[in-house]
Order: sequence, then C-alpha cells, then structure tokens
Amino acid sequence: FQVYEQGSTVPEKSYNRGDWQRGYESLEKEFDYWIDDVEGEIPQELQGTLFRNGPGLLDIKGQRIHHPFDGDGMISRITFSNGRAHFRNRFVRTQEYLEEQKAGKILYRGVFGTQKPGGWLANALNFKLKNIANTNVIYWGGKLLALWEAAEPYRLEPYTLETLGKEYFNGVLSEGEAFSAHPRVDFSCAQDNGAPSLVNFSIKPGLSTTITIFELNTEGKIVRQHAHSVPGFAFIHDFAITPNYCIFFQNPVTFNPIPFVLGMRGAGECIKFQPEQPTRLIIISRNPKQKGVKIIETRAGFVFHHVNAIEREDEIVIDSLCYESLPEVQPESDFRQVDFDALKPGQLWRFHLNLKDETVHRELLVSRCCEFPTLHPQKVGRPYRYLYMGGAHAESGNAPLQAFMKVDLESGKQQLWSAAPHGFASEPIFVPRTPHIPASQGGTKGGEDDGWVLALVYDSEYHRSDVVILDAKDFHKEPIARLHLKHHVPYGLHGSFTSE
Ligand code: 3ON
Ligand code: FE
Repeated sequence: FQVYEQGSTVPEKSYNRGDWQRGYESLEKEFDYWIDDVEGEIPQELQGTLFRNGPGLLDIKGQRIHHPFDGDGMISRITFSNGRAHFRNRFVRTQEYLEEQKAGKILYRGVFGTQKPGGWLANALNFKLKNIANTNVIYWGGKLLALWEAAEPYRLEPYTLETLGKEYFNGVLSEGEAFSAHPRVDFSCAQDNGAPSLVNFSIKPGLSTTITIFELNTEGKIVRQHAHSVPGFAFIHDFAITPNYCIFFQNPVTFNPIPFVLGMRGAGECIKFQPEQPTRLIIISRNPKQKGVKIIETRAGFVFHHVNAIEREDEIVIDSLCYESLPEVQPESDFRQVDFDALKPGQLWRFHLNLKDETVHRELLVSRCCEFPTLHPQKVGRPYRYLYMGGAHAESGNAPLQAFMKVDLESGKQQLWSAAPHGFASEPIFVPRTPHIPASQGGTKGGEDDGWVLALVYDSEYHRSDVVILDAKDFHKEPIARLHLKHHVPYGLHGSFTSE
C-alpha cells in the first residue's frame, strides 16, 4: 500500500503497480506436477480439464517484446480428477518460437509493436508476422486447438500439450488463413437437429472487409461456411451468436499502413479510433442460404468482448463490454508503466437492436471496470440470468482486474470476490455441476448458477499463481479451494473447460 498523510484526500489504491508488473514476468520453464499445496478442498464432482492460453514470454532472452498481445502462446492445463489436480504447461512450438529460441533474439515483428532489433530499417517492408497462437485454447471434435485471430490454429496433443502442427480442417482453411480466437458453441443447433455446433469466423480486412462464418459439427468437421463483404476496414476480435444470427461490432477505426510498411510501427499500432464515426452493428444469418448482411449504426465506442446475445421478438439483445475509445498502443511506451488512472474502464452495456426499425438503444448494466465475461455454456445465444467476469476492486475508476463479479441480470444484484491487495485476476470460467443435460430434457438442473467458477489469480506476495475455485452460487463465501502453483503464470487471455 502507498502511504498518504493523514487527512489526505487521495484514496488508497487497492494495488501496488510494482506488484501488478511482476505478473508480466516471463515463465520460461515448463512444468508437470500434481498440485499438493491446496487450501480448502477440491470438489470430488469437479472432473475435467481447464485449459488456459496467454503470453508465456514477455521477452526473448532478455529482449523485451513491446506488448503482451505479442507474447508467445503458452498453454496451461489443470486437470481435476477425484479431488486432486494436476498442472502442466507447454509453449506452442510454432516455427517462429523455435527459431527465436534457437537464435536467442527477436526475429519477427509482432502485430502490437514488437520490432526486430536494428531500428526501422531492419523492419521496413517486412510483412511476415509471427503466428503466436496465444489467445485462446479449445477442445473440439477431439482436437485441442490454440487460437490466434490473424492466422490458422495450432493443434496440440491434449494430454502432453505437444505441438502437432497447424490445423486446416481437411483443407478447408488455406495457408495463413485466419480463424478467430473467439468461437462460440451453440449447445443445441437447429440446423443440426439439436446437436452442438461450434460457430467461428475469420476477418480479412482491407478497403472492404470479408467476414467468413464457419460452423463445425461435433466431429470437428466444417459443415457450413459462408463469406460476406462489408464496407470499410474492420478490426473485430469477438462476436456473439443467437440460434439464427451472428452479430459483429465494427468499431469506428481507420488503418493507416504507412508506419507499418516503413518499419516504424506494428500493424496494430496503425489503427486509429474515430470518435466522430458511428459503430456499425453487423447482423449475418447463420443459414448459408440467407444472403446479405444487415447493418445498423449507433454511437461510437470500442468493444473487444461480448457476453451473450438473445433473440426477443423484433429485437436482438446483446450484452458487451464497451470502452469509450480504443486503448491505443503507443509506440514509444512501456506497457508496464501504464497509467491506469489515465484510461477509461471497460463497462458492461446492453444494446437493444431493433431489427424492424433498425434502431439501437443502449443501457449501462455495470459501471465498475470489468473484462473477460463468461456464462453457463448452455445459455450461449439464449435467455440467461447470470454472467461472471473479472472486475476491479474499486467500484469506480480504471484499475487492473483484482476481483471476480457475478451479475444477476434478473434482479440487477451483483456479487464480488476480491483478491486485493496482492492478488490479480484473469478470465473466469463457469463449470456447471451437472453438464450435458440436453435442452429438451430441461437444460440446466439445479439452477443456472449451480457450479463453480474457476480462474487463475496471480498472487504477487508469493510471486505465484493460484487456481481459485469459487462457488458460483455465492461469491461472498470464501473460495471452496485455492490451489497454490509452484510458480506464477503470466497474465493470460482466454481458455475453456472440458469434462471429456
Ligand atoms: O490490419 C489488421 C489489424 C490487426 C489489428 C491486421 C491484423 C488482422 C493482423 C490485425 C491483428 C489483430 C490481432 C492479432 C489481434 C490480437 C488480439 C489479442 C491477442 C488480444 C486481445 C485482447 C483484448 C483484451 C480486451 C484484453 C484485455 C486484457 C486485460 C484486461 C488483462 O490485463
Ligand atoms: Fe478476447
């Protein structure tokens, strides 16, 4: 804690920036062990594997990368079995990772400003980006896939996490083709007679942008694929689905490639937010026979992540985490020195898209700084009551995530469990107690919040990470268990749980 003189009006912060920074140290080592330092008890009924992805390296042998989104993907896997838990982590052995580790230096430019040593001359006209496979990891159709939105997935062996190679889904993807890091699973897809379908997309930006939708059956085969063109450049990280639609937010940005071409900035640093321009909401049918897209304009804002969307009479309702503007990456800055107070927080908004009148109405649901939303897997695209996400410790202002929030959308009640002052939060994952009850048989048994919320928490006091298991029914209770790892896991991005 910082010390302020008595009577000072400066509020005490819930965190110390030095503590937060250490969560961004590289983890070079790969581990494989049973977790035996456990507070509380791991529920016997909790069976399955939590996979996490995120940047494992924030430097290449001491040469710092410019932004965490440029860090090499490292998969962590925590397997729960009969009240015990096993940890393993492995880097995705992309060709570029192997080359750079061998050379002991940065050989590739990153999208978010990492440059090869040697100044702009060494980087100019160098368009070969590194597929770092660092954003998400899913288990689908018997395959474990590490995802990064600007290129094809990497397939891994689910148990050993050994890298098996790039995945093209039987030649459906071409070399270097994008496959986003934010697939959504429709638990009961009407087009597939109620079987689950994994829906994903790819973005090919340009003067106009091509959005391709992919749907994969439970065997992991792409069974539907359709491409659509929308006017203008688009940077789209996530989307939402309903039983009939895919919904995208085309945030108001422009792309000026010149500094990228000249080797002065990363491609992601050439994106500029345009507050005077509207956000375009793009609605595309999931039925490939239905051509054309619907575009509705609304006030500006920047959205990375959506929580969920539902169809309601003439409306699509979509809950999203919205920033006032794009938090732009600055070329000459060190992300570790970020001034949290100078940035605007992401907040949870509900957008009502009226498809008849083509109007949008928005309401603020949660004003606390929040990110990384999740919900019950069977509620994706359907009316839902609860969502979970990371949140700041303090109710107002912008700050690192130190807490987990549960929001009851029916009552408007919110619950918070905070790991402040030493703990720092990441994406929570909701795991239902009784999975795989078909929607036709009543869907969720025991209530939508009957289950656990799992997340990694970085504990700066011991420079290690904990796997925290919260009772989803009550965040005000102490965690059911806290599993202390032997090391830290750098702040990650996304992951998933599989009970298979
Ligand atoms: O011209 C295009 C521009 C562009 C930005 C070309 C492009 C397709 C190569 C491209 C690439 C985009 C990529 C690779 C985006 C990757 C994003 C990423 C790895 C992560 C995004 C994370 C978002 C959020 C909101 C994270 C929040 C984190 C915290 C609150 C935790 O500390
Ligand atoms: Fe994301």
